[in-house]
Amino acid sequence: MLPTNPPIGSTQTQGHCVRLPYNPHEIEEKWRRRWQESELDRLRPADLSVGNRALFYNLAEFPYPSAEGLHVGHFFKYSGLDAYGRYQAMRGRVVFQPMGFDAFGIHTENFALRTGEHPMTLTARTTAAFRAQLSRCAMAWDWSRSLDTSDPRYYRWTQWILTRLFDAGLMYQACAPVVWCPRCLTVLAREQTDGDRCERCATEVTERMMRQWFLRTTAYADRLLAGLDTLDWPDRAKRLQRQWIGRSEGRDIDFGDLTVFTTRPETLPAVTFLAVAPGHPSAGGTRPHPLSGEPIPVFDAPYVVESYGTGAVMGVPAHDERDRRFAVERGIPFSDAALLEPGAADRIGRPVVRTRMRDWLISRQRYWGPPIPIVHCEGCGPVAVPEAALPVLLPYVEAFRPTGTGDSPLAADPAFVATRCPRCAGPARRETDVSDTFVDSSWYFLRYPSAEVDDHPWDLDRARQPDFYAGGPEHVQRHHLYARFVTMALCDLGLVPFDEPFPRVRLGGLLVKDGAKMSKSRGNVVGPDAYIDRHGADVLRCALLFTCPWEAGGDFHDDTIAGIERFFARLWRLVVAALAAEGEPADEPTAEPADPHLTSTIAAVTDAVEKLRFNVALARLMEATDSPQSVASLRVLVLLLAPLAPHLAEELWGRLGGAQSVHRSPWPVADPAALERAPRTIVVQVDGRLRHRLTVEHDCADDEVVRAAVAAAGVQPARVVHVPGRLVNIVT
Ligand code: ANZ
Ligand code: ZN
Repeated sequence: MLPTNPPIGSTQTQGHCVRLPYNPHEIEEKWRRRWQESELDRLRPADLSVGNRALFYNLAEFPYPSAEGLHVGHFFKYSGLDAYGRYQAMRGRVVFQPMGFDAFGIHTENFALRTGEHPMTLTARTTAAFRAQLSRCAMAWDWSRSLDTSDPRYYRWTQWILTRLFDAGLMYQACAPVVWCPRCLTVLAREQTDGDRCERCATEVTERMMRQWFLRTTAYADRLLAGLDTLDWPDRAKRLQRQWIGRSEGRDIDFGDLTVFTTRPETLPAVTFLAVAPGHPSAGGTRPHPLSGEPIPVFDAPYVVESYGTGAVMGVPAHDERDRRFAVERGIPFSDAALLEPGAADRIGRPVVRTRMRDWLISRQRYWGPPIPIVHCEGCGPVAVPEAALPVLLPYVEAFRPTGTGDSPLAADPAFVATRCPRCAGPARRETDVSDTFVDSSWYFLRYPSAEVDDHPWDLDRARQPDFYAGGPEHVQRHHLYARFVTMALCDLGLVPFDEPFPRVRLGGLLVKDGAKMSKSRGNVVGPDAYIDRHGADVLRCALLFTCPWEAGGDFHDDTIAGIERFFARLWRLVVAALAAEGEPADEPTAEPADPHLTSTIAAVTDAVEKLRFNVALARLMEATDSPQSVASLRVLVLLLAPLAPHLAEELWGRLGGAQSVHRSPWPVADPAALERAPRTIVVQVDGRLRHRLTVEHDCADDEVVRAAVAAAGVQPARVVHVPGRLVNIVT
């Protein structure tokens, strides 16, 4: 579901960069082959059992393979996830890190429409290209449990979930005004519009009445809100979902037989009109005011939303901006009546809670999606396709373009449409709409651990929540919300043992290139291949991670590449020099060094990786390679580097005497006693502004620290504030 763009067709240089004293391609190919042969990242069925407490399910949002390939923005997000997973593996967890393809849906279909290629052949080609790219990226994907949402073995179960929701009354058909894109020739969910424009093609949308399928998300609104409190999510993600659900406490007030919903009952004395949605039968009449008994005119107003609240509003032009504008336009008087006191206002009408969220419109009159598994029978009405008859296969239809009639292209295939009723065996007609792509991605996390199981959607013994879910802010409102709804519904049906899909979410920041957002129109979309061809995957990965804190995002410049290469070259030379001085390590050295500098590096890198600040981790490792190191120290540094530069670390680890893969070696632990003795970094401020950083020994006396700070700042102090171990502020 990450949008994709084709990489630039750049000059591909095969040779490696002169800044490195080794050939990164040789090393990377060698280790990639060995890891594959030893099935390092492949889990056995027993590993995946919910009983395995060591399992760490490390999940990344899967991509839409809609275009020609990945760009470095994907690479940045996945690198952070992979580094975190590799770190967990070294902490003793059994890491399950699958990757797949969100291949069904409007993204792939629109790409197919642009290029004229049929989505079936297009998808086969783009997923293969994506997979090849993802495989070069030095990530620990378990490809043995991949999935593709457009594969019948997958969408069979997407359809099965819909039949379960239908049988439970959570899926229904209704005639509803729907948002229609005249360019994409399809209905859009409100979430697929940007103001009054289609999110995909920016065409102004129109409205149309159509029979549509909905999922009853509003039935779960309160739980979707309450559940947020239990989740370890970034605040901004929770805020986005709360806004989307839009809970509002107010009161219903009767004006005769017309009820309005208001969040400001105290403004009741100043009401001068009532407003209803266009087409409402009450428009044109009057209703007497509940306090004064005065007749109040009823207007229809475009700003009243039919499906929100009661679909009727009390107009208070003196206190509400929209009401004011409408009143001015229609010549309706204002009232300056005094507002009600809180006590009096509390006795008006009935307290109610409304939510802005609507039911989820899942019908798409398009081709590239799973056919909605319903059969329409004249006698029985809509009937769910029974499990044994699933999947309802998407037929190969040559004319896959949207028809513009409001019917899906499947409606033009009589062999598909004509069927028998599963209940009475009478003649019946298949539903021809396909379901929204967000249905596909609402449950994929359940499928990965059971990807090879064919006779049920997931093995209950393997149904588990991801321990970590790395996503993008663009998916919080829709994908995350829909996955939460579906999981809650499945939980209520007894099909999964938990009701939240993603207890722990972190959102990767946006990577921009040379100060500009990467976009096709700017022509600055950068693919990873040219970089990998030239510098190797480890260099690109570390350069991206060094650019910015992973959650914040930042601006990627090519100079970062050179900085990383200098660091790798220095480390390589330190290893060569240490081995020459001390000789090859005879067997695996075990001594945990008590060197206080090294200890503080371990503590700092561990803390940085835990907080996904891979840039800080790299900076600390760079500092630690500023001076010559012993073999024992280098072994520790290489372990700390392993999640960030997996191939290089594996190579150096082997040379330093490591017997098993560095990725299955224990993460170094900072010895607390040595940490006590570690040197401190003191921040020196002048009048509150950062001027220097000083490194002082742990037992350096307070007056010595102050003296050193004043000397470093070179100013005449009026007063000095000293926070021992942390900061000296010199006030001038
Ligand atoms: C009188 C009033 C006076 C209002 C005032 C606001 C300010 P939220 O918070 O989003 O729930 N409203 C109610 N139903 C509506 C509908 N179907 N379409 C458009 N507007 C609607 O907003 C609640 C407020 O939005 C309600 O409170 C109502 O206007 C309006 F100084 O009532 B109020
Ligand atoms: Zn029937």
